[in-house]
Amino acid sequence: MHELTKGILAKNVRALARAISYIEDQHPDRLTLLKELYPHTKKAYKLGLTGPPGAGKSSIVNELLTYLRKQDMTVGVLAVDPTSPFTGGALLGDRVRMANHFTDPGVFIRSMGTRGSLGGLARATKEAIHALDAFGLDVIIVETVGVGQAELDIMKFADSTAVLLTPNGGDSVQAFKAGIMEVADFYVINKADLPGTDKLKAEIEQMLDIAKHDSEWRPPVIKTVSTQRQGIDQLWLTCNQHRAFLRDTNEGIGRNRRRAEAEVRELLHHHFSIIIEDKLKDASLLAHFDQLKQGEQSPYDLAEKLIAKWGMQD
Ligand SMILES: Nc1nc2c(ncn2[C@@H]2O[C@H](COP(=O)(O)OP(=O)(O)OP(=O)(O)O)[C@@H](O)[C@H]2O)c(=O)[nH]1
Ligand SMILES: [Mg+2]
Repeated sequence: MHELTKGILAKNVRALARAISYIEDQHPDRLTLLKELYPHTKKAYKLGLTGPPGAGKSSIVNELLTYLRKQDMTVGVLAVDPTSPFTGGALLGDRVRMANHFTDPGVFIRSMGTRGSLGGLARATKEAIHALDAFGLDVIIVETVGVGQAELDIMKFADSTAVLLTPNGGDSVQAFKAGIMEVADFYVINKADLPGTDKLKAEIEQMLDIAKHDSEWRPPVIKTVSTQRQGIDQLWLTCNQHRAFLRDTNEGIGRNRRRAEAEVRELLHHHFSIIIEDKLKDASLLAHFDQLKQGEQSPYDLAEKLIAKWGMQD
Protein backbone atom coordinates (compact mmCIF):
# COMPACT_ATOMS: atom_id res chain seq x y z
CA MET A 1 0.00 0.00 0.00
CA HIS A 2 1.19 3.50 -0.87
CA GLU A 3 2.51 5.53 2.00
CA LEU A 4 -0.02 8.29 1.35
CA THR A 5 -2.90 5.80 1.27
CA LYS A 6 -1.80 4.50 4.65
CA GLY A 7 -1.54 8.07 5.89
CA ILE A 8 -5.00 9.02 4.66
CA LEU A 9 -6.62 5.91 6.16
CA ALA A 10 -4.85 6.76 9.43
CA LYS A 11 -6.43 10.24 9.22
CA ASN A 12 -3.17 12.02 8.66
CA VAL A 13 -4.04 15.48 7.33
CA ARG A 14 -0.64 16.02 5.73
CA ALA A 15 -1.00 12.82 3.74
CA LEU A 16 -4.40 14.00 2.53
CA ALA A 17 -3.00 17.37 1.47
CA ARG A 18 -0.10 15.69 -0.32
CA ALA A 19 -2.41 13.29 -2.10
CA ILE A 20 -4.53 16.18 -3.41
CA SER A 21 -1.37 17.83 -4.73
CA TYR A 22 -0.50 14.55 -6.48
CA ILE A 23 -3.97 14.57 -8.00
CA GLU A 24 -3.64 18.16 -9.19
CA ASP A 25 -0.15 17.66 -10.60
CA GLN A 26 -0.89 14.27 -12.18
CA HIS A 27 1.93 12.73 -10.19
CA PRO A 28 2.87 9.25 -11.48
CA ASP A 29 1.46 7.75 -8.24
CA ARG A 30 -1.92 9.41 -8.69
CA LEU A 31 -3.76 6.40 -10.12
CA THR A 32 -2.23 4.01 -7.60
CA LEU A 33 -3.51 6.23 -4.82
CA LEU A 34 -6.98 6.58 -6.30
CA LYS A 35 -7.28 2.83 -6.81
CA GLU A 36 -6.28 2.13 -3.25
CA LEU A 37 -8.55 4.81 -1.83
CA TYR A 38 -11.63 3.94 -3.85
CA PRO A 39 -12.78 0.96 -1.74
CA HIS A 40 -12.78 3.25 1.29
CA THR A 41 -15.04 5.92 -0.21
CA LYS A 42 -18.81 6.56 -0.43
CA LYS A 43 -19.49 7.18 3.20
CA ALA A 44 -19.49 10.96 3.12
CA TYR A 45 -22.43 13.14 2.19
CA LYS A 46 -21.30 15.36 -0.66
CA LEU A 47 -22.91 18.75 -0.98
CA GLY A 48 -22.20 21.01 -3.93
CA LEU A 49 -22.77 24.71 -3.52
CA THR A 50 -22.64 26.88 -6.59
CA GLY A 51 -23.67 30.40 -7.49
CA PRO A 52 -22.47 33.68 -8.92
CA PRO A 53 -19.43 35.50 -7.55
CA GLY A 54 -20.12 37.20 -4.25
CA ALA A 55 -23.46 35.47 -3.63
CA GLY A 56 -22.24 34.46 -0.20
CA LYS A 57 -21.14 30.88 -0.82
CA SER A 58 -18.15 31.04 1.50
CA SER A 59 -20.20 32.80 4.17
CA ILE A 60 -22.78 30.01 3.98
CA VAL A 61 -20.07 27.35 4.11
CA ASN A 62 -18.59 29.06 7.15
CA GLU A 63 -21.95 29.05 8.96
CA LEU A 64 -22.60 25.47 7.92
CA LEU A 65 -19.20 24.50 9.31
CA THR A 66 -20.09 26.02 12.67
CA TYR A 67 -23.48 24.30 12.60
CA LEU A 68 -22.12 20.86 11.68
CA ARG A 69 -19.19 21.03 14.07
CA LYS A 70 -21.66 21.64 16.91
CA GLN A 71 -23.19 18.30 15.97
CA ASP A 72 -19.74 16.73 16.06
CA MET A 73 -19.60 16.08 12.35
CA THR A 74 -16.28 16.31 10.55
CA VAL A 75 -16.33 18.37 7.38
CA GLY A 76 -14.15 18.80 4.31
CA VAL A 77 -14.42 21.86 2.10
CA LEU A 78 -13.12 22.19 -1.45
CA ALA A 79 -13.33 25.78 -2.64
CA VAL A 80 -13.07 25.52 -6.41
CA ASP A 81 -12.56 28.58 -8.56
CA PRO A 82 -12.18 27.89 -12.29
CA THR A 83 -11.17 31.51 -12.84
CA SER A 84 -8.41 31.50 -10.29
CA PRO A 85 -4.81 30.48 -10.85
CA PHE A 86 -4.37 29.85 -7.13
CA THR A 87 -4.27 26.38 -5.72
CA GLY A 88 -2.84 24.39 -2.84
CA GLY A 89 -3.29 26.70 0.10
CA ALA A 90 -6.44 28.71 0.47
CA LEU A 91 -7.67 31.69 -1.44
CA LEU A 92 -7.50 34.83 0.58
CA GLY A 93 -11.25 35.35 0.64
CA ASP A 94 -11.88 31.83 1.90
CA ARG A 95 -9.24 32.26 4.56
CA VAL A 96 -10.94 35.38 5.83
CA ARG A 97 -14.44 33.95 5.52
CA MET A 98 -13.67 30.61 7.16
CA ALA A 99 -10.93 31.83 9.49
CA ASN A 100 -12.39 30.25 12.64
CA HIS A 101 -12.27 26.80 11.16
CA PHE A 102 -8.74 26.63 9.78
CA THR A 103 -7.25 25.41 13.04
CA ASP A 104 -10.05 22.96 13.81
CA PRO A 105 -8.80 19.36 13.33
CA GLY A 106 -12.36 18.29 12.47
CA VAL A 107 -12.33 20.53 9.41
CA PHE A 108 -10.24 20.23 6.25
CA ILE A 109 -10.31 23.18 3.85
CA ARG A 110 -8.61 23.28 0.50
CA SER A 111 -8.78 25.69 -2.41
CA MET A 112 -8.42 24.47 -5.95
CA GLY A 113 -7.73 26.68 -8.93
CA THR A 114 -6.86 26.04 -12.53
CA ARG A 115 -3.11 26.17 -12.08
CA GLY A 116 -1.66 22.80 -11.34
CA SER A 117 -4.84 20.97 -12.25
CA LEU A 118 -3.46 19.36 -15.36
CA GLY A 119 -6.16 17.58 -17.27
CA GLY A 120 -8.94 19.70 -15.93
CA LEU A 121 -10.20 21.14 -12.73
CA ALA A 122 -13.37 19.05 -12.78
CA ARG A 123 -11.33 15.85 -12.86
CA ALA A 124 -9.00 17.02 -10.11
CA THR A 125 -11.95 18.09 -7.97
CA LYS A 126 -13.81 14.83 -8.07
CA GLU A 127 -10.65 12.85 -7.48
CA ALA A 128 -9.95 15.11 -4.51
CA ILE A 129 -13.49 14.37 -3.30
CA HIS A 130 -12.62 10.65 -3.35
CA ALA A 131 -9.55 11.36 -1.24
CA LEU A 132 -11.57 13.38 1.29
CA ASP A 133 -14.19 10.64 1.35
CA ALA A 134 -11.63 7.92 2.03
CA PHE A 135 -10.12 10.09 4.76
CA GLY A 136 -13.41 9.53 6.57
CA LEU A 137 -15.07 12.95 6.77
CA ASP A 138 -18.81 12.96 7.42
CA VAL A 139 -19.66 15.79 5.06
CA ILE A 140 -17.82 17.15 2.02
CA ILE A 141 -18.81 20.56 0.73
CA VAL A 142 -17.68 21.71 -2.68
CA GLU A 143 -17.99 25.42 -3.31
CA THR A 144 -17.71 26.57 -6.92
CA VAL A 145 -18.15 30.02 -8.31
CA GLY A 146 -20.32 30.77 -11.31
CA VAL A 147 -22.63 28.55 -13.25
CA GLY A 148 -20.59 27.66 -16.33
CA GLN A 149 -20.06 24.23 -17.85
CA ALA A 150 -17.02 23.46 -15.68
CA GLU A 151 -19.05 24.02 -12.52
CA LEU A 152 -21.92 21.94 -13.81
CA ASP A 153 -19.47 19.10 -14.47
CA ILE A 154 -18.13 19.37 -10.96
CA MET A 155 -21.60 19.44 -9.46
CA LYS A 156 -22.55 16.15 -11.05
CA PHE A 157 -20.32 14.53 -8.48
CA ALA A 158 -22.19 15.84 -5.48
CA ASP A 159 -25.04 13.97 -3.81
CA SER A 160 -26.98 17.20 -3.53
CA THR A 161 -26.41 20.42 -5.41
CA ALA A 162 -27.55 23.71 -3.95
CA VAL A 163 -27.74 26.71 -6.25
CA LEU A 164 -27.25 29.99 -4.45
CA LEU A 165 -28.87 33.14 -5.78
CA THR A 166 -29.27 36.62 -4.39
CA PRO A 167 -32.14 39.08 -4.76
CA ASN A 168 -29.81 41.89 -5.80
CA GLY A 169 -27.89 39.91 -8.38
CA GLY A 170 -30.35 40.02 -11.23
CA ASP A 171 -28.86 36.65 -11.96
CA SER A 172 -31.88 34.39 -11.83
CA VAL A 173 -32.71 34.43 -15.52
CA GLN A 174 -29.05 34.14 -16.42
CA ALA A 175 -28.62 31.16 -14.14
CA PHE A 176 -31.55 29.34 -15.66
CA LYS A 177 -30.14 29.87 -19.10
CA ALA A 178 -26.90 28.18 -18.15
CA GLY A 179 -28.69 24.90 -17.64
CA ILE A 180 -28.60 25.16 -13.90
CA MET A 181 -32.08 23.72 -13.52
CA GLU A 182 -30.68 20.36 -14.50
CA VAL A 183 -28.32 20.17 -11.56
CA ALA A 184 -30.15 22.12 -8.86
CA ASP A 185 -31.57 19.87 -6.16
CA PHE A 186 -32.59 22.94 -4.25
CA TYR A 187 -32.26 26.69 -4.37
CA VAL A 188 -30.91 28.94 -1.65
CA ILE A 189 -31.80 32.60 -1.80
CA ASN A 190 -29.04 34.14 0.27
CA LYS A 191 -29.00 37.78 1.36
CA ALA A 192 -32.70 37.38 2.07
CA ASP A 193 -32.35 40.53 4.16
CA LEU A 194 -32.25 42.50 0.91
CA PRO A 195 -35.34 43.66 -1.02
CA GLY A 196 -36.54 41.54 -3.91
CA THR A 197 -36.31 38.21 -2.07
CA ASP A 198 -39.96 37.27 -2.43
CA LYS A 199 -39.96 38.31 -6.07
CA LEU A 200 -36.98 36.07 -6.78
CA LYS A 201 -38.58 33.19 -4.92
CA ALA A 202 -41.75 33.62 -6.97
CA GLU A 203 -39.68 33.62 -10.17
CA ILE A 204 -37.91 30.42 -9.25
CA GLU A 205 -41.15 28.71 -8.22
CA GLN A 206 -42.64 29.74 -11.54
CA MET A 207 -39.71 28.21 -13.40
CA LEU A 208 -40.14 25.03 -11.39
CA ASP A 209 -43.83 24.92 -12.28
CA ILE A 210 -43.03 24.56 -15.95
CA ALA A 211 -39.68 22.77 -15.75
CA LYS A 212 -39.34 19.04 -15.86
CA HIS A 213 -38.13 17.64 -12.59
CA ASP A 214 -38.28 14.40 -10.73
CA SER A 215 -41.89 13.65 -9.94
CA GLU A 216 -41.01 12.77 -6.38
CA TRP A 217 -38.67 15.68 -5.80
CA ARG A 218 -39.49 19.26 -6.55
CA PRO A 219 -36.45 21.38 -5.70
CA PRO A 220 -37.30 23.42 -2.60
CA VAL A 221 -36.45 27.12 -2.46
CA ILE A 222 -35.13 28.27 0.88
CA LYS A 223 -33.98 31.64 2.22
CA THR A 224 -30.86 32.40 4.19
CA VAL A 225 -29.12 35.42 5.64
CA SER A 226 -25.67 34.02 6.22
CA THR A 227 -24.39 37.20 7.85
CA GLN A 228 -27.08 36.77 10.53
CA ARG A 229 -26.87 32.98 10.71
CA GLN A 230 -30.47 32.74 9.52
CA GLY A 231 -31.76 29.73 7.63
CA ILE A 232 -28.73 27.50 8.18
CA ASP A 233 -30.81 24.94 10.09
CA GLN A 234 -33.38 24.99 7.27
CA LEU A 235 -30.54 24.50 4.76
CA TRP A 236 -29.25 21.46 6.60
CA LEU A 237 -32.77 20.10 7.01
CA THR A 238 -33.24 20.37 3.24
CA CYS A 239 -29.93 18.55 2.71
CA ASN A 240 -31.13 15.74 4.92
CA GLN A 241 -34.49 15.56 3.16
CA HIS A 242 -32.77 15.29 -0.19
CA ARG A 243 -30.37 12.72 1.16
CA ALA A 244 -33.31 10.67 2.40
CA PHE A 245 -34.96 11.01 -1.00
CA LEU A 246 -31.83 9.64 -2.68
CA ARG A 247 -31.65 6.81 -0.19
CA ASP A 248 -35.31 5.83 -0.35
CA THR A 249 -35.79 5.99 -4.11
CA ASN A 250 -33.90 4.60 -7.07
CA GLU A 251 -32.56 8.05 -7.79
CA GLY A 252 -29.59 7.57 -5.47
CA ILE A 253 -28.55 4.29 -7.07
CA GLY A 254 -29.05 5.77 -10.53
CA ARG A 255 -26.89 8.74 -9.71
CA ASN A 256 -24.08 6.62 -8.35
CA ARG A 257 -24.11 4.51 -11.45
CA ARG A 258 -24.13 7.52 -13.79
CA ARG A 259 -21.30 9.05 -11.81
CA ALA A 260 -19.13 5.96 -12.00
CA GLU A 261 -19.81 5.61 -15.70
CA ALA A 262 -19.00 9.27 -16.34
CA GLU A 263 -15.77 8.84 -14.48
CA VAL A 264 -14.68 5.90 -16.63
CA ARG A 265 -15.57 7.85 -19.76
CA GLU A 266 -13.58 10.83 -18.63
CA LEU A 267 -10.57 8.71 -17.75
CA LEU A 268 -10.66 7.19 -21.22
CA HIS A 269 -11.06 10.56 -22.93
CA HIS A 270 -8.21 11.89 -20.89
CA HIS A 271 -6.00 8.90 -21.62
CA PHE A 272 -6.51 9.05 -25.36
CA SER A 273 -6.16 12.80 -25.58
CA ILE A 274 -2.74 12.52 -23.93
CA ILE A 275 -1.72 9.87 -26.48
CA ILE A 276 -2.89 12.08 -29.33
CA GLU A 277 -1.14 15.18 -27.97
CA ASP A 278 2.00 13.08 -27.66
CA LYS A 279 1.79 11.89 -31.24
CA LEU A 280 1.21 15.44 -32.41
CA LYS A 281 4.63 16.36 -31.08
CA ASP A 282 6.18 14.28 -33.88
CA ALA A 283 8.39 16.67 -35.85
CA SER A 284 7.62 14.97 -39.16
CA LEU A 285 4.10 16.38 -38.92
CA LEU A 286 5.39 19.87 -39.57
CA ALA A 287 5.60 19.23 -43.30
CA HIS A 288 1.96 18.11 -43.29
CA PHE A 289 0.83 21.19 -41.44
CA ASP A 290 2.74 23.34 -43.95
CA GLN A 291 0.77 21.69 -46.72
CA LEU A 292 -2.41 22.61 -44.88
CA LYS A 293 -1.29 26.19 -44.76
CA GLN A 294 -0.67 26.24 -48.48
CA GLY A 295 -4.02 24.64 -49.18
CA GLU A 296 -2.44 21.52 -50.70
CA GLN A 297 -4.26 19.30 -48.28
CA SER A 298 -7.57 19.69 -46.45
CA PRO A 299 -7.81 19.28 -42.67
CA TYR A 300 -10.22 16.40 -43.30
CA ASP A 301 -7.75 14.48 -45.45
CA LEU A 302 -4.93 15.07 -43.02
CA ALA A 303 -6.94 13.99 -39.97
CA GLU A 304 -7.98 10.83 -41.80
CA LYS A 305 -4.39 10.14 -42.86
CA LEU A 306 -3.08 10.55 -39.32
CA ILE A 307 -5.77 8.33 -37.84
CA ALA A 308 -4.77 5.62 -40.32
CA LYS A 309 -1.05 6.18 -39.71
CA TRP A 310 -1.54 5.78 -35.96
CA GLY A 311 -3.70 2.72 -36.45
CA MET A 312 -6.62 4.36 -34.62
CA GLN A 313 -9.37 3.82 -37.18
CA ASP A 314 -12.23 1.71 -35.88
N1 LIG B 1 -26.55 41.52 3.11
C1 LIG B 1 -25.98 40.32 3.11
N2 LIG B 1 -24.70 40.20 2.73
C2 LIG B 1 -24.15 38.97 2.72
C3 LIG B 1 -24.88 37.82 3.11
N3 LIG B 1 -24.08 36.73 2.99
C4 LIG B 1 -22.89 37.18 2.54
N4 LIG B 1 -22.91 38.53 2.39
C5 LIG B 1 -21.80 39.37 1.94
O1 LIG B 1 -21.52 39.12 0.58
C6 LIG B 1 -20.12 39.24 0.31
C7 LIG B 1 -19.60 38.04 -0.40
O2 LIG B 1 -19.63 36.91 0.45
P1 LIG B 1 -18.80 35.59 0.16
O3 LIG B 1 -19.22 34.61 1.19
O4 LIG B 1 -17.37 35.87 0.03
O5 LIG B 1 -19.37 35.20 -1.26
P2 LIG B 1 -18.85 34.07 -2.26
O6 LIG B 1 -20.05 33.64 -3.02
O7 LIG B 1 -18.11 33.01 -1.53
O8 LIG B 1 -17.88 34.88 -3.17
P3 LIG B 1 -16.79 34.30 -4.22
O9 LIG B 1 -16.18 33.08 -3.62
O10 LIG B 1 -15.84 35.43 -4.36
O11 LIG B 1 -17.56 34.02 -5.46
C8 LIG B 1 -19.46 39.48 1.66
O12 LIG B 1 -19.20 40.85 1.80
C9 LIG B 1 -20.51 39.02 2.66
O13 LIG B 1 -20.43 39.71 3.89
C10 LIG B 1 -26.24 38.00 3.52
O14 LIG B 1 -26.96 37.05 3.87
N5 LIG B 1 -26.74 39.26 3.50
MG1 LIG C 1 -16.14 32.18 -1.90
